[in-house]
Amino acid sequence: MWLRQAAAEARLRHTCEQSDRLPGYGWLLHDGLHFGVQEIRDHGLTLRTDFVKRPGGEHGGDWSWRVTAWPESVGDQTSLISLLFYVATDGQGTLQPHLENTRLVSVTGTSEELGHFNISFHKPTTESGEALGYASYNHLDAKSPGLHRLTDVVKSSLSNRFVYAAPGGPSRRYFAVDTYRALPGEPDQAPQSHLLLHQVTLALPCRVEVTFESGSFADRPGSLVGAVLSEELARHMAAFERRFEETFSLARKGFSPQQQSFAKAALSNMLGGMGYFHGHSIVQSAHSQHPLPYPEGPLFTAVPSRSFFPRGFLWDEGFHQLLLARWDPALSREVIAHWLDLMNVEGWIPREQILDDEARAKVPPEFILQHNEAANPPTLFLVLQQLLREPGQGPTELSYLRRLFPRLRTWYEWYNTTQVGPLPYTFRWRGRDQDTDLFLNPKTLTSGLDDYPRASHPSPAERHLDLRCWMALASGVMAQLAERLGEPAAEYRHMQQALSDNALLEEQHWAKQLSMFADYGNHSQAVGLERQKVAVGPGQPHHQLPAPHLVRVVRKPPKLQFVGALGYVSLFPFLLQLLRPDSPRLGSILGDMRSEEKLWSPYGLRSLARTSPLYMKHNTEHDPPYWRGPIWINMNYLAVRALHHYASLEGPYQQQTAVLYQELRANLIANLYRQYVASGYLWEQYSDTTGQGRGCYPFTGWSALVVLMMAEEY
Ligand code: 6A9
Repeated sequence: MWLRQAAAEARLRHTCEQSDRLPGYGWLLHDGLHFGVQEIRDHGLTLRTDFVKRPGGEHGGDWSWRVTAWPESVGDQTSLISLLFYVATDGQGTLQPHLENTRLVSVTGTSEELGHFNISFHKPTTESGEALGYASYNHLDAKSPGLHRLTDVVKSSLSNRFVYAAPGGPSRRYFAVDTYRALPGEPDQAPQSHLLLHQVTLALPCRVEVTFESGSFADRPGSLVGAVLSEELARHMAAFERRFEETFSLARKGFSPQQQSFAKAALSNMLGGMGYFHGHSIVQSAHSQHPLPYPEGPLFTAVPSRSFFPRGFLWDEGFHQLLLARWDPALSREVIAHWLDLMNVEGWIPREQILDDEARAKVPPEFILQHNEAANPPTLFLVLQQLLREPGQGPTELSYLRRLFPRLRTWYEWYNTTQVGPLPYTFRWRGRDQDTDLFLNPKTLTSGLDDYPRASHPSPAERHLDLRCWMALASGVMAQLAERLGEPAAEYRHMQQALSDNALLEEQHWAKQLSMFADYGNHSQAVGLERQKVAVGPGQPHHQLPAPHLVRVVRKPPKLQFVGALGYVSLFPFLLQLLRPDSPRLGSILGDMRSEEKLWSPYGLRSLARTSPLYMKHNTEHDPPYWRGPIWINMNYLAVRALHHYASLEGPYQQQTAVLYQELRANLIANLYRQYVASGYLWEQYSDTTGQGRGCYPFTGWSALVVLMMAEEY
């Protein structure tokens, strides 16, 4: 945590919060294993945090952190900052503080995972490592109901009765941790966490180092501090630079050093945002009346956004691993295995993983329940497809796939039974919103495309094009895997062939009138939101009436038909490369993509065509458009990848796809880079009219796929 000692009130910074409105923060370099370099630009100062890990002993070895802080303007001698370093237990383990006067010098302790350890808070220095003249020290020894309340515990024990008096300088009051007061409101909850906190208050610029030394690390060559730490860090940074260029070739492709740094930051943020979570989801099953806790378990996963969605999401993860598997295939294999281990006996994996109190603290209550009929696109098959393509598949990879196979079979079966459509070889997302009066178009959260327009009246007659295409992909990968492992493959092969049969695909999903691939269902185009008129009863005072709200009106009754909503869903047979290269449908898709009235923007492909009736329409008064126009990078990555694929195949559209490939790729890279420079962040989506970042930030989940576009890795 840190605290600028400037304002009359204490503004404590701790976890990533969008509401802090920092000008920029994120990992500039991070290799996922040994080291990381992070820059945090706050108002008035910049912090750089470096860490290095050193393996050794039985418990993962040592690590050191270094925090360097500078004032925003050079020569600002008056800036005071507090850095607060803490150690906290999480349900088990013990901690002992070691004090020198008011200074917490070190903490020794033990926990199940870490064994014995020693954490030292070293004396602050200047940026270049020379001893610093003056600093003030405070410490806190406290209890917390759990890790999710640590910020509150610290905030509630701050007081500004302390005085900072550097020799020769003015005396100044400052905020520091004082006496611990138990948090109000949770009296009967036994504290889960013992918290020890070291606060150092000092003038900028400055540097502080912290070392963690593992008790079972016997033959450590010397502590990882000062010059030794600098040297190790430099060594890891050089190795990162080499490996990055070997993997992505961005210098060779002519990207500027600034563009390369942008790509390194994108990859590093995905790696640095990875988390190890442990706990249970809360699940509503169709077979029980009440929500039930899901079995407890771990999840090692990348997250879409550290500030806003710091937890695992099933279909996001497939996209994350497309990037990470290029950097470190072993890491990806571990992540995929964790996800598949979250499967229940039915073969279902919860879509959003909210595993413990810390995760739950970030989620509004209505989103916490997971429903066991809810699917999410099986994008892990995209990664498996890629891992299978990697050269050098040795015995380790094979035995891994062998262990994975039974789970994959069960997972596949779950989709292939619970999400089937009304006709053979069609599919339907279950769990759409049911209330047809409330929403302009009932959402389909399970598809991942949330408010993308579907049939206006959800019904069992629906067939969803995107899910069908995902199943074609899954069937193909299952067939390939089964063949590789000598398992029965015929059924998967058969499914793959049926689902990628272009004639059958057209029969079930080509909307002749609309000239596009589409969903089919009970649908009316003539819907709108209108303000409901409130009848005033006799004697009823006006101010007691409920505010009039928007309801849906259906001006023409729905009927079974194709759904006119040109956008990402219509592109799926192309995105997942099911179309034959000589299919005339490929020609119309390319035309729709390149049309500026429809999907093309200078910043990437918009999610819904400008000509589509629900383009940029609110779903309710308070629910703005999400997948109804803005540009999303995961889908654009699939589009660039598909263009690259078709450009490599002989056929009537080879030339056209090659040109589009260059244009779309260039547009996306240019805009993401421009927005990063302008705003300091990667974003959840991008505006199709200005290119500006939209939604939450930093979002270094699938938006980081820009690295693969730069590298032309598909
Ligand atoms: C809301 C609000 C602090 C929505 O990236 C994760 C998912 C995607 O899988 C999905 O395709 N996002 C996309 O349409 C974010 C979903 C967040 C839901 C929870 C809680 C938190 O406020």
